[in-house]
Amino acid sequence: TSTANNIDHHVFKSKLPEIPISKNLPLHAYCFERMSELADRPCLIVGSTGRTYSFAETRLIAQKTGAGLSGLGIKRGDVIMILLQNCAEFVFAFMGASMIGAVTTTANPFYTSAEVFKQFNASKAKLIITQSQYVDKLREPAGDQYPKLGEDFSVFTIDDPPENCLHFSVLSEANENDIPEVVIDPDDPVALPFSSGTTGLPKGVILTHKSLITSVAQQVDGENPNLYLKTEDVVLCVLPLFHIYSLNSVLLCSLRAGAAVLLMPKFEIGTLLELIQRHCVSVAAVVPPLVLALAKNPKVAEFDLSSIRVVLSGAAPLGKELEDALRSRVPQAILGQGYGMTEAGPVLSMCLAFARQPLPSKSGSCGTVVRNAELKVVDPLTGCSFGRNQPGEICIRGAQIMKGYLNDPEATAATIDVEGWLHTGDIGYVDDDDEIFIVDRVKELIKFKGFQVPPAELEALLVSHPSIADAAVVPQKDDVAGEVPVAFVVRSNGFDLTEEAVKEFIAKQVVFYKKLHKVFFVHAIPKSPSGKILRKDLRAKLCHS
Ligand code: 4UW
Repeated sequence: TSTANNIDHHVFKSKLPEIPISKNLPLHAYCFERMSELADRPCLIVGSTGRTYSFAETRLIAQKTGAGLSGLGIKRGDVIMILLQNCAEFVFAFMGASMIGAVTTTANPFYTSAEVFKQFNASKAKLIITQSQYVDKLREPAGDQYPKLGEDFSVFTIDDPPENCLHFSVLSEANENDIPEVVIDPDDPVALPFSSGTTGLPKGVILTHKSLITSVAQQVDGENPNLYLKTEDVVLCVLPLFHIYSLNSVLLCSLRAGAAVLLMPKFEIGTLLELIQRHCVSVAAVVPPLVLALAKNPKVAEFDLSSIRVVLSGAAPLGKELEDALRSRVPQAILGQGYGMTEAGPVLSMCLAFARQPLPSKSGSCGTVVRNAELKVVDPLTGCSFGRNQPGEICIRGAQIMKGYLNDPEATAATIDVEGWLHTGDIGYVDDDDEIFIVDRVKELIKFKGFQVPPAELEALLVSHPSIADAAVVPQKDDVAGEVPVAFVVRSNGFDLTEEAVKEFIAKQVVFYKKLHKVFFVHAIPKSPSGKILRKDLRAKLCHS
C-alpha cells in the first residue's frame, strides 16, 4: 500500500461494538442516573472508620455542598481547588461543584506551597478545600504575587478549622433546596487536573462533562462493558483521587456502575491488606509499585485476598515478571492493564479480559483501544500511520479527549492536531490481536511510581540557582519507582557547587517524588541547533555510567 493509503487506513478500533453515549447530560446526572435502583446501596466506604454512605446519601450531601458553594458565590465556570487525601468530602465537593456548573482543580496535598500556588493561580481558583494539616503551607508564602488566605481566598477544612478557615460543614450542611437551577452545556469544563503533557510545565487540562461521561461510558457502559463493574463490587480507592486515574476509573466508573468505593487516604501495606480482607475488596485499581508490594511483601501471606476478582494496573509500565509474581498471590483474579493520559480523558485502552464477556489478553499488554474511539500509531518523523506490530507514536481521537489546555492555545495545538488526533508522546504498537504494547516514551515526562515529574519544572528551578548556568533533567530507570529524575548541571564559572547542595536546593522546593536522585556536573548541556535539550543523548550517558 502507498503512504497515502497508510494515512487513511491504519486506524484501530475496539473489538467491542460502539455504544450510544449520552451527549447532553451533566456529569453528576450521568453518574447518578440509576439512583432509583441504587439509592440504598453502599456508595462510599470510609476505610479508617467503616462509615458508609449510600448512593442516596452521597448525592444528597453533594447537593448540599453544591448549594453551600453557590451560597458563597461560586457560579457556573468558577474553579474550586480540592487539596485532599482520599475521603468522602472529596467526592461531595467534586460532585457538588459539578451540580452548580463549577469546575474542580485537584492538587496533591503533599505539594509544597509554591507548587500549590502555581496551580491555584493558574486555575484562578476561588477557594480551597483541604485538611488542617495542610493549611500552614497556604499561609506560608509571603510576597505580593501570592493571594492571602482569608482575604483573597477562603479555606475550608474537613477537620477542626485553624484560624481564618471554615469547617467543611458550612458547605455540606447547606439546604439542598437552595441549589440554583443551572444550565450546563456538555462542553462546559468540570475537572481541571494539571499535567505537563508532552513538554513544558504543568498545564490545566480541561475535561468537560462530555469528555468524562464519554470516558466512563467507554469503560463501564453497554451490554458488554470493557471494564465490567457489578453493583456487588467493592472497588479499592487507594490511588489518589487528585490524579485522573483514580478520579475517573475508580470513582466515576464505580458511581456509574453502582459499585461501592472503599476510600483509603494513603498507602500502607498492613492497613491495605486488612481493609481488603475486612471489606472483601473485589476490584483493585493499582500502579506498578503497589503490584510490587502485593507481589513481594511477606505480610500478604497473612491475609485472605480471595475476594479480589480484578486487578487493574496503569499509569506506568508493568513488567511481565511482576505481573507473574502477583498472579501467584491472587491466582483467582484477572490481572490486566489500562493505559491512560490525563489529556486523553484519560483512558486510551483497557484490558478486554475485564469485559463482561472476557477476551484473552497477553501479559504486558495495555489492553485494546476503548470503544467509540480511534487509535493510530504514527511515524513521529513523517506523521504517516503504521500498520500492526510497528512501533510509533500513539494517537487517539474521540469525544473523551480534553477540550484543550487552559489558556494555552499553543500547547493545545501542539498536542491535538487539526484532525482532532491527540498525540501522546508514547511509543507503542498494536499487535495481531489488537492489543497495545507501550515500548518507550518520546516526551520529556518522567514517571516516579506513576506520579508526573515534569523535567522543565526542575530545570527552571535549577537555573534559578545563582551558581547554575544550565541544567537538564532526565529519567533514570529504577527498580522500585520505575523512573527517578536525575540532573545534568553546568556550574557557573568560579563556583564550586556540590551534588548535595543541588539536591538540597531542589528538595526543599518540591513534593517528594520530584526530588533529584543524582546530579552530574558537565561542561555543557547537549542541544539541537534550535536549542532543544537532546534528552536522548543524556539518557544514553546514564546507561554507560
Ligand atoms: N503502561 C505504560 C501503562 C501506562 C503508561 C500510563 O499522569 P498521566 O497524565 O496519566 C496517567 C493515567 C493513567 C490511567 C488512567 C485511567 C486508567 O484506567 C488507567 O488504567 C488503569 C490508567 O498516568 O500520565 C500519562 C502517561 O503515563 C504513562 C504514559 O507515558 C502516559 O502518556 N502510562 N499508563 N499502562 N505507561
